Amino acid sequence: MSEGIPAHHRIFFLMKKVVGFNLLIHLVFLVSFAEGKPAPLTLPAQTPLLARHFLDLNNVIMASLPDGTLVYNVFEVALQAMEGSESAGFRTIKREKGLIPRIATPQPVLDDPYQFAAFKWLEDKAESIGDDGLIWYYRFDNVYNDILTQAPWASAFGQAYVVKAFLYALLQTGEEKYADLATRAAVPFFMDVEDGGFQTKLIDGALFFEEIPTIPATHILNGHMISTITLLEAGKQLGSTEIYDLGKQGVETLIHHLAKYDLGYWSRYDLNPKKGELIFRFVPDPHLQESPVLIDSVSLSTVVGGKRIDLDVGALDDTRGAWRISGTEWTHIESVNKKTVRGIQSGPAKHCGPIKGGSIQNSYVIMQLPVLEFEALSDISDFLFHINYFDQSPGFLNIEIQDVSHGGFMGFRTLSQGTIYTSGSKSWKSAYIPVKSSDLAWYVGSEYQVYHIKLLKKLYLLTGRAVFEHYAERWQRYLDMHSEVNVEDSLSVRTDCGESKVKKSQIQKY
Ligand SMILES: [Ca+2]
Repeated sequence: MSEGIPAHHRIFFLMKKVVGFNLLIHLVFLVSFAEGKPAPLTLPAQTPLLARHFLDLNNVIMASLPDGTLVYNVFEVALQAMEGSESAGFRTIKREKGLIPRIATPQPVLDDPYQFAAFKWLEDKAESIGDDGLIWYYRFDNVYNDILTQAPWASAFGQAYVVKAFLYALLQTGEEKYADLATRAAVPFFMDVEDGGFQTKLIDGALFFEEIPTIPATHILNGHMISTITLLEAGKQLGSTEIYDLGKQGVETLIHHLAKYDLGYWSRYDLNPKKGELIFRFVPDPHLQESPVLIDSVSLSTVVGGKRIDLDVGALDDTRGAWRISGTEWTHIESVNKKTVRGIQSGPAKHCGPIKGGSIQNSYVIMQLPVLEFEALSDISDFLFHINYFDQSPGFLNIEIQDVSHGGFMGFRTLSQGTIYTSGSKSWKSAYIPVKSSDLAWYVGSEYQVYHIKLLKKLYLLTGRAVFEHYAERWQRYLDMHSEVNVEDSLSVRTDCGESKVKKSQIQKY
């Protein structure tokens, strides 16, 4: 059951702050305006994947936080309920002397006493919600990307596995009690996030099940898919048209919105955009002897509303602050027509492969969004990247952005409409390049690409809808084409660089 589920779910995935019944999303940026430009946005420490597990005195699995605190992960307890001592987290438990408590289980309803212990925990820890509903809370703070959730919080993802556990127990024992528990555990899927449940609406009113029930919701794809699958299965097994129909609504949402999660080379995790430390890269035609352009300034602006971030290239502070240039291929500051400018050298002409801590072409522009908060994440307008430059010699310049499928400097993608052709007219020009919200997606590891495909295949089996098979095949192709090797190697155009000279892993995490 746990096979194929990305490891990060073992410990975190949902952020929600409960203040009375108000939910608050927290963007935990540390912004300082001390020196004109603010300091770069910094992310809070992420709640890490924790490999160490322990058993409590009742034989229920616990995970260790970085400070050593032991916590329950609802998802992992549900896995234990279904798989007993065979569950993945369980196998990592260090079976030191004294750590394994006495097993004293009164008449287990399921064969494995570890399963019984997990079911008992699920029954004991269930809390009431809504009309006869039940919900399971995570009781530790969690950070994921730029969002902090304070305990207690609950998750459509974790709770889907609780429903699955009760369906499993019903199948094994035939006890009516488990049908009742599964039905009640499905209740929060009918409730809005505002009311403590899991539902939000996309811009067209489509219903979404939130792994992270924040406002604005982040719309995590895998959480919605596993919820949809579980509701379809529960509806069938429990004979509940109501629950099955809710699953069908989840299916319709996917059919209409899966395209939002397709980046053309990888899938997207959620709809929350990266807001700061956006790494663009300016890549000149590698065959040119001199820079085709001299850059005076760049800016990132909203299409409407007139909000913008301006970076004066050639200013004395152009390498510092939240928006800045970086990298060894920028030339020194020059003055042209009283404007301060810098050119860009070709990296492949200088290096045979990626330089340590960078790539083969190190001419980066690091920017921040001109707005940091959004009312709805499912409908973020494009931004415009505006480049003022002196057209120095004929050629081209590609404007790239860091991709989401590689860490660090390992991969960049040219922005749509991101090529500037130069003629050598020796005149000042401007280029406007759209930056879409999909360009701003966060890093997604291949384990999630694999998990997305697995869930799509399951949805195809359950519904027979061809769109799921189509996306499963498409995303499998992305996975097949993906390489963990630095995708920059192919940029080298030097014939004197033998293949063996290209070092493939001189990469550090940015
Ligand atoms: Ca300038």
